[in-house]
Amino acid sequence: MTFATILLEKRKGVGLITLNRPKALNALNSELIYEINLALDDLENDQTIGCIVLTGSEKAFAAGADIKEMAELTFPNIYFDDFFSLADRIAQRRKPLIAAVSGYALGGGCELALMCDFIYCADNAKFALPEVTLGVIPGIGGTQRLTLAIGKAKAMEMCLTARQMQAAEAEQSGLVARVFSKEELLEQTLQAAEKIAEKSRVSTIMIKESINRAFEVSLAEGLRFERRMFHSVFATLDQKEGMQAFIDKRPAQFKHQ
Ligand code: DAK
Repeated sequence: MTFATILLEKRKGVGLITLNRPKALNALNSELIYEINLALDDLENDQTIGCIVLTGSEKAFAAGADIKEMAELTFPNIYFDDFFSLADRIAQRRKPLIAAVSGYALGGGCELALMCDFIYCADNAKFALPEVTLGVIPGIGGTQRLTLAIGKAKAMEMCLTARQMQAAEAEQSGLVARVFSKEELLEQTLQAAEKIAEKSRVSTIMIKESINRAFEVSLAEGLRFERRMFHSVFATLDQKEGMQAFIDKRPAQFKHQ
């Protein structure tokens, strides 16, 4: 499969999508969002893939939605456009998705990273939601997911002032899981992704579903959901294999069954 705006590679159970519009600092145009979804469709359907990494270049994960594409849009254009549903589909994927962010993650670029299950970033990463400077507001989840990630005070401040948050503060605030040097970022992310891909896919997808439930339902409902998920893993071969492997003092060989 070849693409115009992204690169797709597969290795050791991991699918790696690299945003590839270097001249526009990976600004998200419709074609790029469409192609990310095509690549994700392929990776979701590929039984050998257990985890997906989304990354950009050293200078920019993505510098936002493509302002040149957006500038002349009218209300009906944007209302009927499928950019939103394509963006929603990225967040609804079932396999774990990690963002490896180096450089700028601005506007839609920051929102794209927030759609992933967790973010690793390089020490040169800069996160911002600068839509207010363009006379618009975040449109693909920024006001919601950023607030859930870092809380009201910092989300309000970032969205209203457009200031850039650097890597160290992003880690302290809970926006990113870990910070690496820019030289190490991709290798460390791929190593984490490979570890996830080795696990039972039933478990990893259930964990993702259960954690995401915490943002949607009450604690009592979330606990009930988790408990039912826990009960159901005892119907899998992977639970038998995982526990037998511990008893036998050998690595588990999961079949995702
Ligand atoms: N869109 C289009 N082109 C961009 C771009 C962007 N967001 N960001 C950078 N570029 C292009 C520049 O125009 C320039 O192209 P040429 O002039 O060489 O042709 C090239 O990338 C290099 O950029 P600079 O020359 O500006 O590079 P610098 O290192 O000097 O500055 C920068 C880097 C990232 C600080 C600067 O480029 C910048 O401020 N970029 C814009 C950041 C920004 O405001 N991002 C957009 C936020 S608004 C929607 C959903 C979501 C959204 C919209 C719609 N729908 C559901 C429809 C989201 C909106 C946003 O993201």
